[in-house]
Amino acid sequence: MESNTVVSASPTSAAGSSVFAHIVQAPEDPILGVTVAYNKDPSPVKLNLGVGAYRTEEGKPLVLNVVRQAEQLLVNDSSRVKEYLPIVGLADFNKLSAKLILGADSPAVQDNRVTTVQCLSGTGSLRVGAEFLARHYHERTIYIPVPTWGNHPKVFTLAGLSVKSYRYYDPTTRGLNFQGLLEDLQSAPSGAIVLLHACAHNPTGVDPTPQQWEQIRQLMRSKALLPLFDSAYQGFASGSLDADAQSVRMFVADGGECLVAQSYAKNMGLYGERVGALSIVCRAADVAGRVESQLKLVIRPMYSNPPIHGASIVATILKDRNMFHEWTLELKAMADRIISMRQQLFDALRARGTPGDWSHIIKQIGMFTFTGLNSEQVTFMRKEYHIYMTSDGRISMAGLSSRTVPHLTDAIHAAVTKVA
Ligand code: PLA
Repeated sequence: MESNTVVSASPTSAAGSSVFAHIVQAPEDPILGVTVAYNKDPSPVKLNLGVGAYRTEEGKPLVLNVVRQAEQLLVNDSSRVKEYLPIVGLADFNKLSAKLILGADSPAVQDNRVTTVQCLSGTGSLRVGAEFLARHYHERTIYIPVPTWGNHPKVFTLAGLSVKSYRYYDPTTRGLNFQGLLEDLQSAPSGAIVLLHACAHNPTGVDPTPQQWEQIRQLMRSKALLPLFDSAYQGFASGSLDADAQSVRMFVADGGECLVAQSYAKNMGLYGERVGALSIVCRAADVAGRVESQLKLVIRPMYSNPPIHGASIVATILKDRNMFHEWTLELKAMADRIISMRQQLFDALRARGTPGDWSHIIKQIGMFTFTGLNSEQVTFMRKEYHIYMTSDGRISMAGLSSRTVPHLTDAIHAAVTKVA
């Protein structure tokens, strides 16, 4: 090229207009965007009941004592280095995570029929599991409950699965639409994947009873439907790690196969550390070994290998008897505080004479109350009372305290009496 050639401004040079000029502004996330709006509000009485993040009675985020202890041990151990973990993550963490959800004496674990890979919290575990299924499983349709956590359909669609739904919640009874659920699973194609919330269904707080779980299990096994459990709240629903794992263990006890995505965000308060695990329970050890080899091919080009710190905290706690015990106590205290918030809010609405039957507040389970408030009422409460929640009327009970119950009660009372 001659030196005096005139070069016209190319689109990526400083002179051209942006190659991204056509990009439109995307909406905020329906859940995490609530926090963005809350942060912008200067009101001193503002209250964030959007994202499911535990707060103390003082309204502060909580780092568990046992987590601080574990971190101290890790920091003081000068033999620890920052090398890459293997693609599948920390071996101890994986083994202990499988035992935590499946039970210490689980035959599936003892027979080495379970492959567990450390992933980026619950979301990452779901994504890796879904990508694996899209590549290697014969039926690419996944059935998800209506409603469900808003990120589920996006995670599964982007992983390459085709998303269909099954009936779950009945707004008229504010309970489970068990008949609808059974009918929809009955008419699903044989082999389809079914997403099940292991406990504390988000956003409804409505779980099947053990008898209903058993019927779901029988139906799913008879139709060869493949269970994918999302376990984001083990120990948070009832305060007991074992009770909250019953649904999963029921499906593993029959010898059949399933997938489980675990998160330590809520039950160990490790939100931002992004610690979770995907377990695939297989029929036989040799199958599990081959499945694991393929999971590595899913993970390596996605993020190569997972971070070391959070998984080391979890492994330290799970393998030490005393620390494990202390964790169960702290976990129970969090679950109990949430349960007591349910009672306090219910009592306050009753005392206030707020129209409506609010008994669902104390019947629902887990972090959230699905209030039944509509999106206009939610908008009203945000504008007039600076109370932030998702537009479907879900409130995070963990964000509430004895101090803020009266303010929320006033807001709900005004919303149901003034906004149709
Ligand atoms: N599955 C369910 C059912 C969840 O509710 C959440 C988190 C996750 C998975 C993912 O959590 P993790 O990746 O952090 O482990 N749901 C929250 C937060 C608490 C969120 O939306 O990201 C919620 O407010 O619904």
